[in-house]
Amino acid sequence: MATAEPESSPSSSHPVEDGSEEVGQELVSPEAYIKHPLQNRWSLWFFKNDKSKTWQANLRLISKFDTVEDFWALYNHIQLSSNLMSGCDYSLFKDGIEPMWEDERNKRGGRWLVTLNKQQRRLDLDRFWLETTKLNHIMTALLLLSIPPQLLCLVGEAFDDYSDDVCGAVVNVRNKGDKIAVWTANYENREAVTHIGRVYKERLGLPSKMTIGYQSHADTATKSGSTTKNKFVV
Ligand code: MGP
Repeated sequence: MATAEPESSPSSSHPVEDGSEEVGQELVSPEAYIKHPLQNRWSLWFFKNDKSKTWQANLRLISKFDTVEDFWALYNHIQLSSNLMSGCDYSLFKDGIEPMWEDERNKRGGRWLVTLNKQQRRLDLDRFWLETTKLNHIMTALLLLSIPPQLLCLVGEAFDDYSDDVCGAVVNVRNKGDKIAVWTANYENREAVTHIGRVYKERLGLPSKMTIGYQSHADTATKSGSTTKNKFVV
């Protein structure tokens, strides 16, 4: 597990029975310096549209993290989506899954797609993207902070038993309208897909009369027109 340096040097502190460190008269709980682990390691990717290169060559890995603290450090270091040039993407995927249809863990899957209108870049884009990325891991980790350590492993990620089906999330910054999507592993896992869709829609605070659709990557990759048919809608 990654740790940050405790504030005092080891020579001036002595472990006490409950795992705290005694510093002079003060007790420093491990909570003060141990970073809060996530259930998965995540990779953040950036896509910049350079037409002289292939789609895959335009994709760059920025960084990986597996603690709440490192997520925020990275989040605070990078540009907000709304400041990116049109044609750029961020993708946040579980470590080991490349953010493309071809990856073994994506190829039978699909995405819950939220399409935004032009005004929503100013109003909603950054908030929705933060909410989307937090959903996968951070939200629960933050909740965990107020829960006694012995209960930590009982609490799942935001999508409960279906978190394993989540592969990652993508934001596409486009002049025609930005898009945010959560990618899942298998469009045939109806229960997982619909559960994730319902939780996602609720977390974004979308009105119930507004629907979002789920499309398989196979359909998206072979579409001929501008839209892909929905396999599910919530
Ligand atoms: P896009 O970037 O997902 O959406 O796909 P955009 O730019 O809004 O375009 P639209 O077609 O949805 O209106 C743009 C193009 O990038 C696709 O047509 C593919 O050529 C390529 N592309 C996108 N993705 C996600 C992949 C992928 O996973 N693998 C490969 N090989 N190409 C992809």
